[in-house]
This record gives sequence, structure tokens and C-alpha cells, in this order.
Amino acid sequence: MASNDQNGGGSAPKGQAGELHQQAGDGHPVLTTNQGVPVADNQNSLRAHDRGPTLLEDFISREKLTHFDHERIPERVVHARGTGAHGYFELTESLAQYTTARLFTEVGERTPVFCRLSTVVGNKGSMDTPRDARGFATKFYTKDGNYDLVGNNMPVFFIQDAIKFPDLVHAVKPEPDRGFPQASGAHDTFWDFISLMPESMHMIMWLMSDRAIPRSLAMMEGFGIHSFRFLDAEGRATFVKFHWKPRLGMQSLVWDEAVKIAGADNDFNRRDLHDRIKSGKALPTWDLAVQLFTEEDAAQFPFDHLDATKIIPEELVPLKVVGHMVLDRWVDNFFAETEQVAFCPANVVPGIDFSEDPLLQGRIFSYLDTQLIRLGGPNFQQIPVNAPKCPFANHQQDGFMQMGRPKGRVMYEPASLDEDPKTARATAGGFRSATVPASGQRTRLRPESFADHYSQARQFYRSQQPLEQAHLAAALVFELSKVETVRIREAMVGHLRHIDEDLAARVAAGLGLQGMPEPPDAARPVQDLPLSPALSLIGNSVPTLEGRSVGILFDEGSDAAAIKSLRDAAMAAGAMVKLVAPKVGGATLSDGKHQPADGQLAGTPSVVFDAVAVLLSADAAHKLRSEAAAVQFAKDAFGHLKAIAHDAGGKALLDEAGVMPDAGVVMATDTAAFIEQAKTRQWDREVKVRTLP
Ligand code: HDD
Repeated sequence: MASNDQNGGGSAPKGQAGELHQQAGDGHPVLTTNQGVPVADNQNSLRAHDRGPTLLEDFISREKLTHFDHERIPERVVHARGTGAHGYFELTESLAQYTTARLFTEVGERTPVFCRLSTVVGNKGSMDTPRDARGFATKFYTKDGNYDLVGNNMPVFFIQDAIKFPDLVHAVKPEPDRGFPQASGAHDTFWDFISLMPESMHMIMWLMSDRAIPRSLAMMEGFGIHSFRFLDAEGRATFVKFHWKPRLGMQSLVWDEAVKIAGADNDFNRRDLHDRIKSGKALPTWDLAVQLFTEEDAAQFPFDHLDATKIIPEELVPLKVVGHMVLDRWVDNFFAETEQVAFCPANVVPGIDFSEDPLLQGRIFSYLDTQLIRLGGPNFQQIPVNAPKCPFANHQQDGFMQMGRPKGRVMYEPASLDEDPKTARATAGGFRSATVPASGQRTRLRPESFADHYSQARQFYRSQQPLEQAHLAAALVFELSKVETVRIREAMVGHLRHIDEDLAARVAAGLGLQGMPEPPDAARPVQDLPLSPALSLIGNSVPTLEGRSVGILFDEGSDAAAIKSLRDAAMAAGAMVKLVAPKVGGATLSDGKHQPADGQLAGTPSVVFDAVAVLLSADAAHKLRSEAAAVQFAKDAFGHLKAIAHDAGGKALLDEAGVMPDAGVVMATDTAAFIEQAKTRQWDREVKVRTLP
């Protein structure tokens, strides 16, 4: 509700008007216009007579309709769909040796943050689970101003130079002559561009990996991507890369599951984050780690760290955990906060500076520019979610939607007429740029050190576990099968040959290509870099039920004791448990008591859970064997490699669904075994349920 209390517009008027404003009673404030005029009728517009036309004079109706007509602002050109929350960053390890930035030097201090996690390609109303990179943007409201770390859940990017960004985005967005596909790169223009852009191959490996379909926003990594500079008190620079590591461990969806979730729950990731924060259980938490290195270290790397298509393997420069971020407060209003928050990689604070990465350099320009159009003018910093929480003062003035009321006649500096208030002055401790020697000729050439496009792509692919490699190949087959132009499919397989011949062969076979296409010329010989186990997702997942969810399917006559013991055990292991029944009103259990359901079967398929139990009486099982939603519940749980607990009735349904016995299919009485199996996906099962390329 918009009110004086919430928009900071001043206190309620006193006297006669004040009395009028207290009339509604029962704790309800009086409904008013935006001018504060109490409204007597919010159901009927003013008409010439009871069946006559509406009068222009009806300022109440006109104000309401006009405001409604202006409710929409342009959505972000990329990252339109996002989910945001408030929280804090707590420093546990001082970096005072490297930087003067106080958020990284004051151990134990909690810096408030706002974090927005997003998909890249889809519109504001698109689904949460497409194959896509995820944005990972954090605004730290530090004592020295706002610091924005605007990253992704993948540590590299498609292109090396910001000048290519509009081309990349135009290629991946819906094709302009037809308006589809939405929220998807699986179409000709995207792969056409990629096939002509060898520098994107490393990012393509990440994008085709399971990292592009996170199970939860709280279970994905985040990366600042570029190298930045830390500056110490003497102005000495150390390069830094930022990494967010999820405390719940990394976990991804199975592709078929992601596709089905898109229909079952469009808001799957957003709802998940909301429920975590609102319930206070398994609050989204990430450790923040840094990689620190000097100019001299960088000179030894077999790649150029200024190239955003390259990582610095953790094995080469180890991660140093320095603190953690907890998201613990959901927004009060989605539009005011999540929609209006304005991130900008140019928002740095004293002690942190940019590197010369040409992608970062372009970003420093682009974000402010986009906020000016998206939020309607230069005063968007005054929107509460964007405003610094530290004091701020300067002599900028006026502009659309100016909310401030600067006092005095002096809005410039230096000034001698500034008696009250005094002008703001620059300080020696303020932001300073790194002193970096610059020489050479102006040029539009890219450095030779940016020319190796395949070695790290190979390193990524070969560092994956066999199943992950199969998923990656399957993703390429899926995406390229959507490409209608055969020449583009072939060109991509040509690139894959530089990355890994086996990968190329698997994809070629999956596409049914006639013969192997020639690889394009590579500017540099492809290097066999040391494998990096840190790049495997499955290899780094944490077996736990903490923050996961378990769904129990029940119906009339289900065993009350079995439901209770399974639910208690799953909750004790940190899971959220939901009961699912054919009717949301629930059913009467074996003990004669009525049990309401948390979700109705048709609207709560097993894809929304990490593990399931099917606990049914013989009669209910008989009935549900001819209910497609129930059979699919079991079939999908099995196909998506989930642990399944069952009793005798449940077993009848599992048989109908073609569920075969394995370690992950357990009797409900063995709760310990179920909990153990539910901590991870049943990877061994995959080859039995899916043909992998
Ligand atoms: Fe960007 C939004 C991340 C390259 C131009 N970008 C945006 C958001 C994230 C990123 C997370 C959403 C922030 C939010 O939640 O509001 N962008 C990245 C990363 C990049 C990257 C990790 C490469 C390392 N971006 C990039 C380039 C350009 C842009 C090269 C242009 C030169 N990005 C934008 C933008 C957006 C944006 C058009 C759209 C809405 C916004 O900024 O506020 O300015």
C-alpha cells in the first residue's frame, strides 16, 4: 500500500482533515487520492446519470486510470528476469595488506547488501529454468559508498571486447522478424554468431554444461569474472578476481526436469529463494573468495588475465575465503526494489579499481547509460534501493524526479558564498585510480595474447566427469538440432574438433551429420593445459539434504505412522517437506485422522522435489495406477535420478511407472537409507533411463 508512512512524504495532516483521515475504522487507513483527498466511493465512476457516460470531471477515476496506464517501465535489455533480496556481507579475513576498501579490512563488520540473481536472455515474465547463464549482481552499501560486483554464475564471457555486446545480444534474443524463440539460445541466429566467433568457445562449454540449469539460485557459484585491482594505502596494486561459493553446495537440474519445471512452475527459482528467506530455513549463503596475483604473476600465466574469455584455474592461483554473504530479508515491494535496483560495474569504492579488460571497460560506460533510460533520468540514485547508506554530498542538482531539497544559494565549488550549508570538498582519502604507466600507439588491434580460443575450452571439457561430458554433448545436440541451417551445425562441430575430437564425434553422431566437417583455422595451436578438478560440478557437489525438498505422495488410507516418520527424518536432515495428494483438501489416513495436503497432485509434480516418497494404501494405489499424473510422478522421479521411498501400495504405482529396483529405490520403513540416498542424485541410474550421446 502506498502511504505517507512508506513514501516518506511527510506526516498526516492535523485538524479537521486529520479527523476525516481517521474515519475508516478497524485499523484501515482512509482511502485517498494521490493528493490526499479522502475518497467516498471506489466502486463507481461519476456519471451523467445512472446509465449515462462518465464525466471528465471525475478526477478520482482519471487519476487512478492514468497512474495505472503509466505503471510499466522498460525492462532491462538483458537480465530482465531477476529475483532480489537483502542481506549482509560479513568479513572474516582482513585484506588490509592489499586494499584500503573498508568492507574488506574491518573483520566482523556486516555490510548491508542487495543481491539480484537473474537469467540473461528471457523477458521479465519468462520462465526460471531455461539453459542460460545466470546474473549474480551484488550491491554492497559500504561506509565509503556503494560497491557493485556485477557478475555471472560462469567465470568467463562470450566476447573479449564490449563493442561486440550488442551483436551478441541481438543474435541470442528472439529473431527480429518473428519474435521467437524466447528465453533461448537454441536457434539459428545465436549459433550463426557463435560459429563465427571462436573466442566464445570457452563460454559455450560452460553454457552447455549443467551449470546453465541451476537447481536453486542458492546452489550456484558466482564470479566477478574480470580482474580488478586492489589498491593499498601507498597506491600499490594487486590484481583480484572474486568468487562466490554456495554453502549449500552446487547442484543442477537434469535437462528434462528443467523443461518440465518450466511448465509446472514458471517461478521455480524465484519461489525457492522466496521460501528459503521467508521461512528462515537454509538462508541463501555464499562464501566470498578472492584470487590475488601481481603483474609479475600474471606475466607467467599461459593466457592473458585481461581476456574475459579466460579463467585463472583455482589450482594455479588458490582461492582465499575472506567472508560470507547471507540473504535474509525478502523485498517489501518487488517493483520498488528488485525492478528498480540499478547495478553498475563502475560503482567502485576507494581501494578498488578496474583493470584494462576491454569488456570491463565498455561495461563501465554502458550500465549508467541504460539506467538513465530505464529509470527515467539522472536521479535514480535517490530511489531507496539505489541510495548509499553512508552520508553523501555533492553539487549536482535538478533533473527529472529530483526528490532532494538542497538548501542554500551555492551549488558549485570552489565557492566563497557558502556560509550555510558549507560546500562539499574533495578529500585525500577519496577514490584514486591506480597509477598505471601507459605508452604505445592508439589502435583497434586485439593483443596477440588474446588469440588462443580453444585451450581453456578443452581444459574445461576434459576436467568434467564422464557423465558431465555426456550432458554437455547432449546439450549441444539439443541446441544444434534446433538450428535449421545445416551449414551452421557443421561449422560448430568444426570448432568442437579443436576442443576435443571425441566431443565433436559425439555431437556429429547425435546430429546425424554425414561425415566430419573440417575444423576452422585456429589462430594459435591448442594447448593441453593441466586438468582442473575444481571445474567439475558433480565432483564438487555436497551430499546433503540441507536446503533440499522432499515430496510425499499420499491418499485415502495412507499409513499415518510411515508419513510421520519419513517427514520427521527428512526435516531433521534439513529438508523442507511437502505432502501431495490428489485433492488439496487432503485425505483420511490409516489412523482415521484427516491430513490436509500442501499441494495437489496435478499441480505439484515430482519435478519440484529433490526426492520423493509414495505412500499409498492398496485401494488408493489401484485407483492411481490409471491416473497419469500419479504414474508420471513416479516415472519422472525415477527418470530424474531421485531417491524414492515407497511402501507396498506405493510399489504398485512404481511398477506401473516402470520404476526398476536400484539403490535409490528404498522401503519407506528404512528411513535412514532413504535419507542417505536422497542426499544426492542417483547418477548410476542415468545410463538405464536415458540414451546419452
Ligand atoms: Fe551486463 C545487466 C552481468 C557484460 C551491458 N549485466 C547485467 C546484469 C548482470 C550483468 C548480472 C543484471 C544486473 C541486475 O540484476 O540488474 N554483463 C554481466 C557480465 C558481463 C556483462 C557478468 C561480462 C562479464 N553487460 C556486459 C557488456 C555490456 C553489458 C559487455 C555492454 C557493453 N548489462 C548491460 C546492460 C544491463 C546489463 C545493458 C542491462 C540492464 C542493466 O544493465 O542494468 O547495461
